[in-house]
Amino acid sequence: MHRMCCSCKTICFVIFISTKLICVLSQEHRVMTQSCDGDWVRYGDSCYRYYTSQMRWMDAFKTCQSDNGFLTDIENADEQAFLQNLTDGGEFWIGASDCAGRWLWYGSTQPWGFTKWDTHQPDNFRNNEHCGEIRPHGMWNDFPCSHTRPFVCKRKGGLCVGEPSYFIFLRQNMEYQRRKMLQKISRNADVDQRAQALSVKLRNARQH
Ligand SMILES: [Ca+2]
Repeated sequence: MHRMCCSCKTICFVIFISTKLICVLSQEHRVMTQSCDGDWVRYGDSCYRYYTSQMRWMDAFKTCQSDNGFLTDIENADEQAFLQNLTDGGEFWIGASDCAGRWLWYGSTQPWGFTKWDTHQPDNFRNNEHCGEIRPHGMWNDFPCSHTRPFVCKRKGGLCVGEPSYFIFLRQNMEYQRRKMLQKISRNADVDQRAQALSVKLRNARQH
């Protein structure tokens, strides 16, 4: 697969490695989100930090993690409007990425739901667009992960990457992988059956 999706394992590995650290910090994290001090801005029960420095998607992802947050998800149109205001209508990375065409919020417990894809997006142009960005006019686009963009990190009050909803996400992901594997096995079994049937026909043909 493309470079980003090959990086899916890397992303999952990074998420797993950081899970314990984030959970350990979660209690402090919750206290911090109550005030959203420093460069963080409150919206609802979450805090957001807009990084104007341009980074590749994965570097932005890691930067948010090192700041006890995650590359922002977007739960609804109101949050999207808040983020567009926070970024002055500019373009920026969000925490959306896909693996084999399945879009997820990486590093977040938020289920994939609200979307605002631009017309004809995501198009996976040249099979190399697997990271989500917000375009200047506020619509979503899949874009090469190796490009650089500003980005927004989010700290979600009262949630932690190690909490039950996170494991629901992991279980769903494992179930998706299991189904794919079963489909592959089923396809291989079908090929084997057809090969055996062909062998029988050939054998019978030779005998006649
Ligand atoms: Ca695109």
